[in-house]
Amino acid sequence: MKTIVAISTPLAKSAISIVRMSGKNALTIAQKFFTPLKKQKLQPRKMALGKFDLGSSFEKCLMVFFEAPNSYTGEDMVELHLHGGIVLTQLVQQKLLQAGAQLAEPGEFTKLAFLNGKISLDEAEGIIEEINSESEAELKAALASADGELNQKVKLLQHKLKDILAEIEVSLDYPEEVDFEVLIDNIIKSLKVIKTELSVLISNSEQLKFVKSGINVAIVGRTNVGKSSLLNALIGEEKAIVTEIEGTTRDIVEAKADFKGVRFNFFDTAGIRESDDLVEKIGIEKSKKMLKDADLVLVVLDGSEKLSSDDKKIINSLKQPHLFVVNKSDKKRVLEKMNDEIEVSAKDKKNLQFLKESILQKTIGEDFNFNASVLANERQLEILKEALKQTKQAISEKSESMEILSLIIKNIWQTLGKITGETENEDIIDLIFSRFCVGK
Ligand SMILES: Nc1nc2c(ncn2[C@@H]2O[C@H](COP(=O)(O)OP(=O)(O)OP(=O)(O)O)[C@@H](O)[C@H]2O)c(=O)[nH]1
Ligand SMILES: [Mg+2]
Repeated sequence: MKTIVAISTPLAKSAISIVRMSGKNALTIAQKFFTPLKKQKLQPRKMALGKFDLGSSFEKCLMVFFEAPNSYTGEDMVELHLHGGIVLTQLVQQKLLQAGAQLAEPGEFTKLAFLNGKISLDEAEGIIEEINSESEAELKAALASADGELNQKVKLLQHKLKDILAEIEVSLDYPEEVDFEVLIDNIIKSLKVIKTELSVLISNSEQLKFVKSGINVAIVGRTNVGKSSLLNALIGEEKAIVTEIEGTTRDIVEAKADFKGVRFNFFDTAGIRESDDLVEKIGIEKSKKMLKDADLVLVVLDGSEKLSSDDKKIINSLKQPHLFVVNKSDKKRVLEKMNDEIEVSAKDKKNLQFLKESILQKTIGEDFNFNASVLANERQLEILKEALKQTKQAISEKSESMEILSLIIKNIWQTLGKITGETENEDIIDLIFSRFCVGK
């Protein structure tokens, strides 16, 4: 069994930095260099002040020893708390490597924790997300996962599947005592419950996509309706140029804003109209592309004017979820009433809060609660979808043969095991842990 070592804090100028080791020889290796200042015996989980022998000099530092199995990885572990400093930290690591430790791979500490039964696969993934998370909502989702909530729910589904499999098993052993029609009916009923639960998990988790990458909101409309003014008002900054000249914006102007912990990526676009100007034409093509690609389109209309033919063309080409933003509410309303409209004034900054709420509702949904939701990452989401597909197949096939039904159900169980780790194979585990940084 090898002993691994890594620098676990960012390699930068900092007050302290931590080098840690995990493995059978962690303590032996550390003690080749570290001697406590007081001649006391090193006690597990107690910090000891001492000096680390660097060869030409000594470095004062703190050391903690965690005795297996009471450590993060479940193995013997040692942490050295050093004065921060890139050179010093690297030097200490170098010494430990020379004494027989091996450089840890990204995520290897957490992988060991998983392999030694300290955490579930789901919790491990939560820890990765936690390290990599940027916005508040994303962090909350990661924390929920680190608690193993998804794991619990999926395990429960796996247990239900196991129960069904057991029932089938019994029926095959004692066929004369079983009414197969009734049994199949019951199995299908149970599968339908599982199908619903999977669907809920999936729809919850799809919201994570937004949480992670932010919601892409395109601000689209004909020229001069106030798109750029709206962008500036939404982000509270004069980012895009505003003039009364039609065709002011020619390229896409991107700006980010956080609202209720969710990140919005706003894209202000060139006003859509017939144009002979080469540059403007390219800009308009980009606007049309945004119409198709955005998570949500804000169709900006000028409330003080009638619907023009350009407006109508844009409205007719809408495919993505959208909201009509009727701008210039500070002026007299001339525009007819639109479905799903929100009246704002970019100039007076009126009703913008409500607009942001509406964007949130239209994309993430009103029932979304970061504190209550159990969220899966992309990989887990794919697995849940696969399991849902298999479950639907099992229900629709209404297989006459118990053996085939049992096979399909076993498959669903296997699929879900890729989340809980109950049927894991090496590949998946390696894939997951490779996403960590070294030292975690
Ligand atoms: N009264 C009033 N004027 C506004 C409002 N919003 C924008 N304007 C004016 O409308 C004109 C056009 O504003 P922009 O924000 O440049 O419009 P745009 O849609 O980005 O225009 P293009 O980039 O040319 O497509 C400017 O003179 C703004 O001052 C508003 O809420 N009320
Ligand atoms: Mg503009």
